[in-house]
Amino acid sequence: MQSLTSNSNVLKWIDEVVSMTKPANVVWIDGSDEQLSMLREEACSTGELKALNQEKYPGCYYHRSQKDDVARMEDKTYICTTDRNDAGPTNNWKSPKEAYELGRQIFENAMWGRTMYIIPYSMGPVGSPFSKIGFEVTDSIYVVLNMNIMTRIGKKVLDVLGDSNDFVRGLHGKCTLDIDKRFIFHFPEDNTIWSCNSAYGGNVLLGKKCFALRIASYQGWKQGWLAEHMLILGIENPQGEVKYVAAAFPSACGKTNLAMLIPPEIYRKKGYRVWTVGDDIAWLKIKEDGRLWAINPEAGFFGVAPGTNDKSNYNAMMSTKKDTIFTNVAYNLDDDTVWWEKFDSNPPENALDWQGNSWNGKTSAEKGAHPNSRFTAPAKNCPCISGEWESPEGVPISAIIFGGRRAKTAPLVYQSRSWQHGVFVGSSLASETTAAAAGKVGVVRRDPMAMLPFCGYNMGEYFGHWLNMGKKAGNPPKIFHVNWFRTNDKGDFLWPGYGENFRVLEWIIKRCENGVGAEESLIGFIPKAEDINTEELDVSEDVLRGLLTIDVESWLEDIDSIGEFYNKIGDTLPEGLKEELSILNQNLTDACEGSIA
Ligand code: OXD
Ligand code: MN
Repeated sequence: MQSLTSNSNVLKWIDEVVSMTKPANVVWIDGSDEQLSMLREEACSTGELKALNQEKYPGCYYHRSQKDDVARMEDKTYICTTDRNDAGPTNNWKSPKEAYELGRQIFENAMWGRTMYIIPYSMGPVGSPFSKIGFEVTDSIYVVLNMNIMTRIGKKVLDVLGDSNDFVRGLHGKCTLDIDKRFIFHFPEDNTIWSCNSAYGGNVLLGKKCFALRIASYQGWKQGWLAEHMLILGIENPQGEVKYVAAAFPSACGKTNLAMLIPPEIYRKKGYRVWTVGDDIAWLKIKEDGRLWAINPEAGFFGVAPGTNDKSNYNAMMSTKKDTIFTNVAYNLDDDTVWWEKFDSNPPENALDWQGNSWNGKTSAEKGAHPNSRFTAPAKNCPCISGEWESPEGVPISAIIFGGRRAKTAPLVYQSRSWQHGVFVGSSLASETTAAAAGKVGVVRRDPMAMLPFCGYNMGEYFGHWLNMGKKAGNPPKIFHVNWFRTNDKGDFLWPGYGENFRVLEWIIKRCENGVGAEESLIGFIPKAEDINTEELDVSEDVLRGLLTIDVESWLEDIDSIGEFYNKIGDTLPEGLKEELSILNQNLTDACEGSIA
């Protein structure tokens, strides 16, 4: 097929990939509706996709992946830099030479008899000064159709690229889906990604975690900006002013729910609104005004289906009602619709589970949907999508919020004392997995800035880069930490979460506007209980005070675990963070000895 560009850098690279993988056909994805419709038809004819009930789910399709290919595989994910130290102690590393050699063996003739699709895509609005261009070469129609939802694809991207050599070269091949030969190699020095033997979204939609986080974080380090695992949302007050926040949470902390939160009724009546800009990734740059401005580089949501319902996330549910691809959920044979755990209280009786086995949701002990089953939905479907979500200029960020799942340690919310202290808070971010036995405190996994699996370079350098960004920006956002998951001794959650989290966002925005005081505590600024609005909320003042207390014992334990993590980072750990750890240690020890009230 005729190539869609005369860019010699692109053509040379495509030639190399074609002669290595030897596809039967090569198709350039122009992004037109005609071409995409033909691909959907073809995928349905081969069984790769199944069309859902087009009255109930117009434009929606169903897909199932291989049983052992249902999640991102961190142990198969490598950062391939010439110097091992550039990948750092928290990433798997291979030398570029070794990874390319191994990759070449796997990719040699891997597309024999298959069609190769070349997808030009833009991360970020096409032509925005924030945006970056990539190509994904793949032998999967599923990938093409998902990339069409998650990114902006086609001819318009090539027009912006022109003759430039500034693009990310992504190669994906299903190969034989052999788990032992499954690799996701990132070559940040060459702007290159190779992913083989998987067909699961997180490993193969190369624009998302691979480019927009791993490669982009490396680019941001070299070029002076940040690529972060953060949602972006706007909070509109009754006067119509909107303030934006960016927030990072490790998985299973309700990030998509927070991004699409519906404020409690008392706030809605007064005219407060929340607008979603993005639910997973933010690219942040310093502008002339000294502030950090952010875009969401994606165009869709690749959300976890189980647990999503009209109550937990009405806006996400609405986003999936058209033009969506569902992967590894249950299939209702009665009306060709989808179902997953907690979708509603009426599971289908005549269904197929995520592996295609006949499944009765009323009687089966097995799950219908895989716990990591997904919807790929266009962001523009979201009822609360921000009017600014595609603004080429981005949105100004007033606050950065870090959050984790902590049963005891972190209070409901606190504010860092300074940018440096905020970077410390982000660097020591952690979340607890739920322990098998009820009531037991979970296992703590340190997940700095929620970037542990996504930082494309040395974590110590990454912390240093964060510190520098604060110094360079004259007016950086204020940094906060939240914890919606504090429990009492019986293990019950103390805070209702979901839409009620808006009350905490309100305090955060007021702090950014110097509109409310706070108490300086051992760990940072804590709200006075009376400053968290509990109007029409079933949380007593005692419980609220409890949510804001600092449990010195568990903080001291946390200090040890932060220390261990910092030791693992080694020489590249910035002095500023060592200093913050020792201030915290001192504050807590003094408190223990009774010298601080
Ligand atoms: C995701 C993740 O899929 O963080 O967004 O794993
Ligand atoms: Mn994510």
